[in-house]
Amino acid sequence: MSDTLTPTPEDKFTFGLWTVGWTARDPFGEATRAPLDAVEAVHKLAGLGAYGITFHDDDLVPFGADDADRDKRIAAFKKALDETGMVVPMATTNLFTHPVFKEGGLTANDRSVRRYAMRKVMRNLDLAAELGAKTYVFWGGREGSETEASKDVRAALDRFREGLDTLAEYCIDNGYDIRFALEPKPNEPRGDILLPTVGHALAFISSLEHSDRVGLNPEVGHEQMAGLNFVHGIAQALWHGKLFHIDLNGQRGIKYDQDLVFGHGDVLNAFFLVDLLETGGYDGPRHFDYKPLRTESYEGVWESAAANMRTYLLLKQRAAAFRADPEVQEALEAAGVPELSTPTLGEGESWRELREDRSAFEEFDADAAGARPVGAIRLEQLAVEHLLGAR
Ligand SMILES: [Mn+2]
Repeated sequence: MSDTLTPTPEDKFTFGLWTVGWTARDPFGEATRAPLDAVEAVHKLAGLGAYGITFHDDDLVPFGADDADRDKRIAAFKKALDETGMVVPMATTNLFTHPVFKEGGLTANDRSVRRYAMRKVMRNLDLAAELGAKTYVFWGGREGSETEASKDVRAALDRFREGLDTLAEYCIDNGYDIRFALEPKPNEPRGDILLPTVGHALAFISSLEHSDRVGLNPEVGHEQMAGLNFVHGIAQALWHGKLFHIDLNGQRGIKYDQDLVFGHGDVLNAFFLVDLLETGGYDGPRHFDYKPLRTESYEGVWESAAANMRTYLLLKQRAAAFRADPEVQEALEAAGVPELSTPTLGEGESWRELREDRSAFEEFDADAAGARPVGAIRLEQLAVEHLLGAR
């Protein structure tokens, strides 16, 4: 039992360098922790059983560092990866911290800022490819506005599309085996961010020239900030073949982006999320994008990193027990859940046969069907009992 709760690289747990490395500066207070060296982060996470590490360009090399300093830091990082066997499955660009991006990156009104942003992405794509990353995330934190008049949203979407099409071409022309993953978020830091939810992003992707190379990196808290059901969003992303990557964390309702430890928010939704990821055909990294609480010292930081992985494994264990429980299977059957996989029309049937089928309408007892028991509460309680270890 305890074996299955010890993380190993096979579990594909990955962490952003900016997560354990967050020094806990917030809008109201200074940092409460000293900066963390990337090399130490790699070694510590490897020691905890993680599979890999991810980064924004500026997490690894401070903005504006000269080439010599950049080379030195990258070399040290690569050495740490070699020593630990840790991999870099994903990388991303910081297009939000420096004041130059205050009004946007790829969608800034200022054309020179957009050109600068694209060059910044290209430079880090080279490094991502060199490190073997297969996914490149775009979180457009500054792509948005606080006011309606200051941003032509349709023009901004044109520029967003132009940027992504051009950068996809950059990957294709350089032979980079990298797919893009857009990360929706409704707000924060901008008052309103473009592509605010999974659904908005899916619709946008379908308009891209290289849409086959572009998918999603949904984050638990970001969808929950919009009041949405994350499991439903992930199910639809999977259904479209667009779940390229995922950011796991915790959020407690519609408020600021909390980035809590995975499971430390809506734990029942997290239970069903793990159930879906483990059975729904997702085989990518289980990536944690969270912030260790500002109250914690580094002891707490490493405890929180371990907590993310342990919680995932606990939920995986509980979800498997839920699925294997004969009473659950019987309750699923009683609730008609498997029946939804049966097509509504019969084999070879069209609307013509359906229109002639008197049992479907004229003779159908709608009142009796309206009175049928569903048993959704019994089913959900069984899930809760498994989650709480009562079964
Ligand atoms: Mn977040």
